[in-house]
Amino acid sequence: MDDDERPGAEEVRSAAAALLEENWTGDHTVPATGLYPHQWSWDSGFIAVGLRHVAPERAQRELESLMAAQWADGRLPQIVFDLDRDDDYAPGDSFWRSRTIAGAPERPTAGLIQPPNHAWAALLVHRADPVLSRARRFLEEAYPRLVAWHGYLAARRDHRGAGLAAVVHPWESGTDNSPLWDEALAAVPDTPTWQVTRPDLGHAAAAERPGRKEYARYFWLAERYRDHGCDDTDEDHPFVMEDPCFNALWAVSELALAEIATELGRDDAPHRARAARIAAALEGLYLPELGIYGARDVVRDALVRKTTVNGLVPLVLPGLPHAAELVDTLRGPGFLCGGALLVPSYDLRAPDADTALYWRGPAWFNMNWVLVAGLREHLEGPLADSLARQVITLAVRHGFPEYVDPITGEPHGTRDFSWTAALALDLAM
Ligand code: 9YW
Repeated sequence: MDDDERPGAEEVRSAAAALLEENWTGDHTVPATGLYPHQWSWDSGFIAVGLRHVAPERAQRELESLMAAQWADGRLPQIVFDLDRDDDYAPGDSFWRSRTIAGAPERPTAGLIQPPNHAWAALLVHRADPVLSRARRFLEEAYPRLVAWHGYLAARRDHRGAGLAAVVHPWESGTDNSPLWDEALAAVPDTPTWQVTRPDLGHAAAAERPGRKEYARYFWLAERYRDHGCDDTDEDHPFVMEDPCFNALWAVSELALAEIATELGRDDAPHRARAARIAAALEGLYLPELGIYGARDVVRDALVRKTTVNGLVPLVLPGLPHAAELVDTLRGPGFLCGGALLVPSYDLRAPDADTALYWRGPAWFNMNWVLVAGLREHLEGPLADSLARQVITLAVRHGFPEYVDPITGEPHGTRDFSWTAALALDLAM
């Protein structure tokens, strides 16, 4: 790509800041108007990372509003519903009825969770403006909530007792229809009681979204979790998966919590110890023959041997034993050397890869941002920089799309997507 096609830092900053302003509701940022009209958990983490450069107080409030919806057991919910919005999102508040569940917050939320990138985001947000952060007691207020959040993962989601947190629904991974979940999901009934509606198809093309059967299974699983009071005691829950992306983000966030503890004059040792335990347990997901981390199906006690972007995310961990192999895989024929501009969500050589279909091939900006951080952690500066430039260029050129074809850069999904703008902005600063 020619240098003069590349947007300058000021262009990125003003376009991204304008979009984030537009998607700001007064206490949080929606991922995208239309398709995603509420507050999503890990979106808020990524959005805060970008917002800190242009509106540090709003970045703090982004995380504070999510933490205000924390459950008594410590969970941060996947979605905080905004009932004032003209909303056609499903499943919404009428499905979850969270206020009828003991321990749920005042604000209506989903019962599920999403990947824990929040402590990492909180640390970055603090560092962007430590004076403001201290004046607002941002870390003092956030720290106990983040400790409780990670405590929930350790106490309620470590189904094998091995040190990793499990997701009990594909939505919890943030990578809804990743091929990692195919086999486990195929065993889930597609007969929910709730009538499955697909308002998402009014906002994005059906060929770029999960299918009808997948949605029926998503609803069935969500219904089962809800009907067990979202209390994580259902021993026969049919979908229990250890995701390398979710757990790597947990470990990085635990390290960030250690830094936050130090900043507050508290003991950082428990956080470092937990991060080390998660990192050690992650090694049980490593697939040497593929040079990538897989997922564990806890119900079937089996490793899922598929090469997806989730399995590259452990690169963010300092001292990762298989960092060199992960970098080779990322540079190799399944990912960048398949001719990709950005790292795709799924190995491009897989017979069922589809470069337009959501988490089954397209490149996502959040994953590429995380991999830029991972490459920098492992001193792969030139590759990190070229990936960062592509993130910025494709994000701005196409009006901040949700995801893109990794080979052609063609935009897919919705546009004006908040984390695309926030993370491009972060990389441009
Ligand atoms: C859904 C909001 C969310 C993201 C997820 C992404 C998608 C669909 O959109 O989820 O209906 O929740 O897969 O990662 O947080 O942007």
